[in-house]
Amino acid sequence: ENGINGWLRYAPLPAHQRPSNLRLPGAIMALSNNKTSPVYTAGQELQAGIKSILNQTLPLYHEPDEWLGSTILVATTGEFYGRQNGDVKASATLADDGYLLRVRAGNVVILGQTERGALYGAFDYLSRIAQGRFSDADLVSNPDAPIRWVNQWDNMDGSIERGYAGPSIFFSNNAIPKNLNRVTQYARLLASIGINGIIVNNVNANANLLTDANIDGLGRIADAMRPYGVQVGISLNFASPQTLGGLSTFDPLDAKVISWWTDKTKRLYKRIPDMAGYLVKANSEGQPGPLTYNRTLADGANLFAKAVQPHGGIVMFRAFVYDNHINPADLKADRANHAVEFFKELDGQFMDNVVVQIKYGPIDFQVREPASPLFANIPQTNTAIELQITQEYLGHQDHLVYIAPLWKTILDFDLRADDQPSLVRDVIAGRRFSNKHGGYAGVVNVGTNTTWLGSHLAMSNLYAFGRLAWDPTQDSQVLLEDWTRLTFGSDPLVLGVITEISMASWPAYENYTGNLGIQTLTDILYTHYGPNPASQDNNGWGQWTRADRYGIGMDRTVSTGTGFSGQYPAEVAEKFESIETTPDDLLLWFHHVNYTHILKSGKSVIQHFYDAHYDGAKTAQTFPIAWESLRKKVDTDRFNEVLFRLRYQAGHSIVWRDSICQFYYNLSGIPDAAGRVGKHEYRIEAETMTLKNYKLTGVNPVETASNLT
Ligand code: BDP
Repeated sequence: ENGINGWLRYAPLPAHQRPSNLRLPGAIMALSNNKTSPVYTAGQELQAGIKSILNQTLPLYHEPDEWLGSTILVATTGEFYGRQNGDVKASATLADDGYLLRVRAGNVVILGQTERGALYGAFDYLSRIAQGRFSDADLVSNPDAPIRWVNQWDNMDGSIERGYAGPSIFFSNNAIPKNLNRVTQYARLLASIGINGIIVNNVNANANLLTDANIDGLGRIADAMRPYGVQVGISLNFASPQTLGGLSTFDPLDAKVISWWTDKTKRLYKRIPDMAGYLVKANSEGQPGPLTYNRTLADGANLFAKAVQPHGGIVMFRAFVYDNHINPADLKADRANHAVEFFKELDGQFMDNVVVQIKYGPIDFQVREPASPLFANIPQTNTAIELQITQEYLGHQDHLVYIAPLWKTILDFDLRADDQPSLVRDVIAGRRFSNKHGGYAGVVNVGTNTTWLGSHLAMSNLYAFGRLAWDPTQDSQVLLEDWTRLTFGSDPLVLGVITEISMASWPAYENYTGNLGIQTLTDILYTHYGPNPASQDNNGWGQWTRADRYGIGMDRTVSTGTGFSGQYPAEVAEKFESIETTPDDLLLWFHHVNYTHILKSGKSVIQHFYDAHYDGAKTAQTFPIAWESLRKKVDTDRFNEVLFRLRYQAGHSIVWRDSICQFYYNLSGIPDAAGRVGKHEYRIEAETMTLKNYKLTGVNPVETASNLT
């Protein structure tokens, strides 16, 4: 059990979970002879899955007259109605990629509106069997949004930006490797949760990806993923016509530049006719973009949109555009304002096949943020939400953090545009403002590690991302339990422990890293790992806390602050404008208050800080203990690997607790009412240990050092 099959292990089902009268159909009928078709793949997946779960080998056929008995039939609606006279109707209600699943005494029908829809239905059926759910079913399942993509931040040298699971499966030594088995395995995992597209290279893109040899390599990646219905796209570097093409300019309105991109796009589509499209990070964090030539971001996006349009491609254009050189002394400066400032006035100027890809919050994947107001500010533009599965600010997979509950706070948030219900999930699905495209992009960053993400438990995040992109109304705990049963089996104790620690993990992490909306108080300049509250302020990046001797928090109000709260539609703006109506968990995001300010809970801000950090670390101590109770219930390899990480997290949460508490105690001079801060409970300091040949060294930040010196 090294994790390579993720939740698709198809472990043999224990006898007590099999109904005694279980009757399977006599054969599998997958109506496609084309080996690259997801329908064909579905047949193979069903055959292998049933063999592995139930130890029964069903013959697999592709032509109806090859078998006349009962079947598990999998097909597109087109093939099915063209060749059969079955009694299955209702397919009129199927949307693109949707499927119909009918399980009735010994006969199973799986129909997809598209080929990959049929594969999704097959995975749904297998997931039921793997979880011991054999009851009859008659359902139609449609995806909530058409764009359900993942992004990989893989570099061509094989490294991965913000990846914590080893080198890339897509690139090595500035080329695409010959062996792409892992790419196919990844496509299989992605298809099983309804993901239909992937961007394979870093948003900080390398123009060399567009050489002829690499275009062919990308073609091989697409070939490896096509049987699973996962379409491949790439990130572009805006300056490529100059840096790779040798032109004197990369001005998006220059005729030579336009024809350079048109030609490259044609070459790509010649090799990959079903290419998903492009992802573009422009004029952000040093990346080139149209602003260099005084062109708008819409000019930049439309340059690519025109190039891919004849081929049916999509351009995902990132809204992560901000000035990273703002002046920390300027109390009106606010990075959170930038996306709306750049994009609002461009609403209506983007072509139909452009989707603006918006990070869930206005800053950057923090442990808690309000929903980005941009979702409410560009009603005539397709939008997608960008979520992060790789735990950049959430403990790099060394900490267990089940993120789905965080994502739900954003997806379910009602922006009240024009005083009407305007849930973020309805905006990105295109429902709220009647947009055609839109949906979800998840930054995953799997690597060559057999666990994919570097940690077995972190895979619940990838699973939940796909399932939420399909249906965001699903409950995070229900998704977690499905994942657990598939990954670790249905033993009630195993299910109970994994559910308990995972559901407790985001609140705990928020408590010991950064609460009340102050963001993750991590090192901000480099690693984004470990406590370093001092690094947050006094730099141009703008993830500021504004902490001083007396108070803390960014004043983002319209009346006295940066004006950010005014970017929301009126009802929401009004709520965040006032301290009274801002929820405690976002207080310091929107307001600067004294440490002695009394929260709705009745505690002062500083006492809440102390208590929360102690509570969070205390919760993390329970994780390895709870996991220990599974010693005989989980295979040794995975048991040990998870235990190692949970113990590390328990220790690191104490480092977090003490560093943050000490830092704010030093700053405010206000003691902890419970008398804990400074005592370093449960810590074993280096000074009390014996070690030969060590030398003293300074530690930065000082709060993380032993005895804090
Ligand atoms: C930040 C990451 C950086 C990414 C950037 C982005 O630290 O590595 O390049 O976001 O999303 O969170 O473009």
